[in-house]
Amino acid sequence: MASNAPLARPEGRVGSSLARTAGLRARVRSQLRLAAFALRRYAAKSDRLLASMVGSLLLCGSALAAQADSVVFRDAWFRAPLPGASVTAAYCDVENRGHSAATLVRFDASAGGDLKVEMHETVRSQDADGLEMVRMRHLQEVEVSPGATVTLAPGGRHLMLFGAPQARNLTLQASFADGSAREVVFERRTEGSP
Ligand SMILES: [Cu+2]
Repeated sequence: MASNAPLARPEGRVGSSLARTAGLRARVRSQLRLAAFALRRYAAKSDRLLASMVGSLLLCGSALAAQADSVVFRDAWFRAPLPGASVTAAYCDVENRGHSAATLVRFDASAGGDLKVEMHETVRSQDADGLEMVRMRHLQEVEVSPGATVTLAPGGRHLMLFGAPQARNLTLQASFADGSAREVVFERRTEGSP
């Protein structure tokens, strides 16, 4: 623009016009830089906003896919307590149809009462004299991998029932590591050995 200034214009005025133009350009440049900076900051913020929105959606997603909802309990039964016994055991298959691990952390009797439930594992070993020893280990949790089925069965992992349920069916609440829970109905049977 300055180079197109009329030649007739006195030097001084052309000079000051050039100076004004240069000053204007500098101001425009610095304002553009500010605008670009602001845009970059906005983009960074909106990235963070987007990331937090995606995060919330993922949280919602995992909340929808609660561990209790991805698990199927099958063949749930408990051994009818022997006369006078105050302890018996319950068994079932636990299939995880979800895409992440489901971890059982406890079972509780839903109907209240004084029945106490522990997750146990029967462990067989030999003592120094070669005699077989059978003991039970208290399990804090039972993890079921995605796509896997864990079998709670006589001689292995089981639910130890401290109490002698007499009803035809026993309802226990199974609780998972993510805080989700569901009820499982165990059917009374008289079969098998402990
Ligand atoms: Cu036991």
